[in-house]
Amino acid sequence: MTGNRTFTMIKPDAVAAGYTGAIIKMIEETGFRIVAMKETKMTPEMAGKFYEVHKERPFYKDLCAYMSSGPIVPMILEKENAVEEFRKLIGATNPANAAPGTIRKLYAKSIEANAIHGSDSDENAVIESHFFFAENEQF
Ligand code: 3AN
Repeated sequence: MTGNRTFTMIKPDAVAAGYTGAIIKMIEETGFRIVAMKETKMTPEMAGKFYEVHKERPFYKDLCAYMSSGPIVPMILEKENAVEEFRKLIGATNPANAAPGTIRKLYAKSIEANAIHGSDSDENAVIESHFFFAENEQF
C-alpha cells in the first residue's frame, strides 16, 4: 500500500461533537475511497504506543489521556498521492493556523483536540494501519 493509501482517525473531540458524518462526507467528496473503517476506543496504553514518537514531548501524557478519553474512528483511505493530499485536506496541526476549508479549521477545538489524524509518510501509513486493522485482511 505505498503511494496511494493513508491512515486517518477521527479523534475523540470530533466524534463526541457529532462531526463524524460531516468529516466522512468531506473525505469522500475530496476523492478518497474508504478502504477500511470502524469505531473503537483506545486504552491509555494503546495511545501511548501509537504516539511513542512524541514520548519526550511535554504534551505526551495529556495527549495519551485525551486520545483514550472517548471513541475514535480509524480509517484506511485510498487516493493518488494519498498522504500528501490528505495532509492538505486536514490542515495545520494547530487549527488557528489551518487554512480555510480544511477539516481542522472547520472542526478542531485546539492544538491537542484537533479533530483528525493523518499519517505523515507512506511508511507510517502502513504502520498505523496495522495498528488498527489486521495485516492479513484483504482490502
Ligand atoms: P500532526 O497530527 O499534524 O501530524 P504531530 O504529529 O506533530 O501533528 O502531533 C501529533 C498530535 O499531538 C497532534 N495531532 C496533537 O493532537 C498533539 N500535539 C501536537 N503538538 C502539540 C502541542 N504543542 N500541544 C499539545 N498537543 C500537541
